Amino acid sequence: MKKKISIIGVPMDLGQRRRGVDMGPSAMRYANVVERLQALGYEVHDLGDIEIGRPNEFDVIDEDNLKDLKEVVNANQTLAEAVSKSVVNGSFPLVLGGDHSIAIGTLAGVAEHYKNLGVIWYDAHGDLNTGETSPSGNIHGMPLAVSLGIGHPYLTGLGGYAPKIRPENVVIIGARSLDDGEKELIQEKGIKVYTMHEIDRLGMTRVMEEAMEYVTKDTDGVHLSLDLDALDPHDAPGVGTPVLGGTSYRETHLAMEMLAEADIVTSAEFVEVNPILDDKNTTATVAVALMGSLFGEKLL
Ligand code: Z70
Ligand code: MN
Ligand code: MN
Ligand code: MN
Repeated sequence: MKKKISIIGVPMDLGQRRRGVDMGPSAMRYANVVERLQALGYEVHDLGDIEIGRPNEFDVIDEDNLKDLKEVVNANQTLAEAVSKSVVNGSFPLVLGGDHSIAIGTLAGVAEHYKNLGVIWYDAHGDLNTGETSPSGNIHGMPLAVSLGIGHPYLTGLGGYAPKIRPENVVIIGARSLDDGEKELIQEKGIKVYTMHEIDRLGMTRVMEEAMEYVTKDTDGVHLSLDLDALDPHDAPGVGTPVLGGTSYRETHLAMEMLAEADIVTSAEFVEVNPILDDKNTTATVAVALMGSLFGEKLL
């Protein structure tokens, strides 16, 4: 039987303040994500986009320093159900964002089916804030904390269970912009982090070898959450929070190729593609090329 992939678009832009990231799924479809994966022999089902409610003027917007909490929770609930259904159907869930707040729903839908899910968080940021520690109130800076069961109960309780994942099964790769509260949480929970310092020192090959061994130890699946801002802004300019000194296009391809070779990833999401801030759809094109490598495209 051919392997199945379910593509789920999430035009979410309420987890941060820069409009345009809601067009990420369209931009990646325009960059031929469906065709690219079909060419690799997969049966690809594009399930369309999750509906995102719009906040109205009567909403209390800054409740507990969680901007647009209600709409983010509702959309993530819908997303979790769609993702869970695709796992049940034997399909690989491939979620296209949208800002990174959607990882809350993706993980709620995936982790239901795994006792011990490993997570690779490929990001310039830790996304380990809570309403208490966040400098911005933007929920896209919180999804990893939420999935660990730390944060507002509307977020952590999504899907009716918490936590979704355990700190010892998580590895962050590419970090170079961490807030004080996030650093404290990393220390407190002993979360494994490969910052840009380790990537430069060890090289991406060794980082990925170690990271893959780490997230497969005692786990029964691995989720890849790839924020395009992990890449250097020269290679992926169309993101809301560009941070200099990121991983290159080449290093990131290598990481995807190593994941494909090890055949360990069971679900994935590609987030924070903002075509409004981009240079001729470069970032969506990069994202789709990375998906090609993740799903087994070879150079020769
Ligand atoms: C900052 C915050 C963030 C992504 C920026 C930034 C978080 N730590 N996440 N871009 N994807 O506001 O919490
Ligand atoms: Mn992120
Ligand atoms: Mn980020
Ligand atoms: Mn483990």
